[in-house]
Amino acid sequence: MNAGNDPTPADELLTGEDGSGDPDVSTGAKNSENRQTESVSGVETEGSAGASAGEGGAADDGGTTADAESQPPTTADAIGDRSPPAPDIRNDVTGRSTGTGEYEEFVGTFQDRYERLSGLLRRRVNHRPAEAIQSMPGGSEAEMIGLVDDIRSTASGHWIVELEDTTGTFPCLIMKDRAFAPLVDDLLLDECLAVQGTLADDGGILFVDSLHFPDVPRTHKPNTADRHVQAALISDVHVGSQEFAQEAWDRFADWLHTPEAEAVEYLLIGGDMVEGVGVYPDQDEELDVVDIYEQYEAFSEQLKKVPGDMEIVMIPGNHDAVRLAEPQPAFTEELRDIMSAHDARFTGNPSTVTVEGVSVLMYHGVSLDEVIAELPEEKASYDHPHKAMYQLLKKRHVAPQYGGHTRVAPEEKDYLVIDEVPDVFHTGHVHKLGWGKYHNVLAVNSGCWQEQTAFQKSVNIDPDYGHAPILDLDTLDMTVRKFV
Ligand code: D5M
Ligand code: FE
Ligand code: ZN
Repeated sequence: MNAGNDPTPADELLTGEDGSGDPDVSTGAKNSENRQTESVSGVETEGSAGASAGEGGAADDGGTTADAESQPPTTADAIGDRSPPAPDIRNDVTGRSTGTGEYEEFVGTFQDRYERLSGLLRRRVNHRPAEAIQSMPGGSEAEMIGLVDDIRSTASGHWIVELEDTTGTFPCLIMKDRAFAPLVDDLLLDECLAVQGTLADDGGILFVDSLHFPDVPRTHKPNTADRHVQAALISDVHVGSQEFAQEAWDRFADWLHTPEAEAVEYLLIGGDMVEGVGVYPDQDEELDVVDIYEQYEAFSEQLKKVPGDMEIVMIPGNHDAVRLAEPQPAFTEELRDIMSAHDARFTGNPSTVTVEGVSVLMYHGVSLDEVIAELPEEKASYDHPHKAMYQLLKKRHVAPQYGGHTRVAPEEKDYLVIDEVPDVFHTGHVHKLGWGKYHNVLAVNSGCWQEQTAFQKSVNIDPDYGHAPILDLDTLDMTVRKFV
């Protein structure tokens, strides 16, 4: 686990009332020879490896045409001459990091988070600042938008959710018998919410009548490519680990050279290219390659097995040799040089990458551990990692909770806010395969290329390794190929 502690109280972050916080990033409180095509269900169903597909996702429509950002298709019939158009990249912190780790900067990050997430809620409620609500007479109707600052239960089992905006905080009471009361279980500290309700007679608390999340509109119409073209969505290669699944990787790379994989023009890699060093205690006992640069060289050798004309996009993960705190900038020049084989594109974690008109939000996924730990099993679990992703989409933030396991760096802009609704949300990190649709957004957690480690064995994590989710960019249908 991560060492160190800093739960700088988020309650002071937004208003910047107290400079006593820790001036740094937040840290942890914290088989066969044959390939098979796994069940693949179109996007209407959800799936996870080992589990039956089809829990009835929320999908309803097909796509619309590719948007204006899509570039003209290239003719790429012959294998070995795919030359797809270069992806467009947005919301990348690389080269734009303003953070020096000062406490005041966290205030800026939170203010930016509040500004942008409250912007998504402003059309739904006619909110008043906390300061104004504090002086409203008892019995008034009031609406507020704030970041969740505290969640506590009362002696009689009701909930008090303290919301904070840039002017102050205000307590909101959610009665346990309200239909929306179970939503309290889904709340994470520091996420943005809107409430509507009535002030108590003494004006000191707001009795909540409705609760709103920034969320993804149900009307979201995903973009699709205007030709038949596919992308392989993978992550967590972990080269350098003794458990790196070499045979599965080789089968995957070989398959990419076959006519069957002809349309797979893109390879999106969601972080953890290498096993890294010193990421977890006792990790060195399971290293195959101990030098971090040699690990990237070994990774580069693996990447060279992939057809040279594929367009590759990579973001870093928590095992990679870049700043651990999110948003993580892309790989440094030195590492890019080592991984230069395919003229890959390197971008930060998170980033939005548009391929053939389809926007893909790529995020490594460290916050998923936290979402899974905090939320009820049916809302988020290792066996259904895509459901944890739904929660992030609903909260419109890839790592809502500050001061926990996920390290966050202060930046003037909160790059972790999900500003634009993506067509596809791609994460990794938890080493479990799962996919499904949330309000028409395809969420894919892509498994890994590392067999079970000693740690994973000790905590009963059974990784889904050697699977490659293949996404049809023209239909957003998914096929999972197994190489184990
Ligand atoms: O982590 C892969 C998954 O396993 C992710 O859910 C975290 C968890 N994991 C792996 N090793 C550890 C240790 N040593 N402590 C806590 N959690 C762990 P990844 O970081 O992508 O390899
Ligand atoms: Fe990983
Ligand atoms: Zn990871």
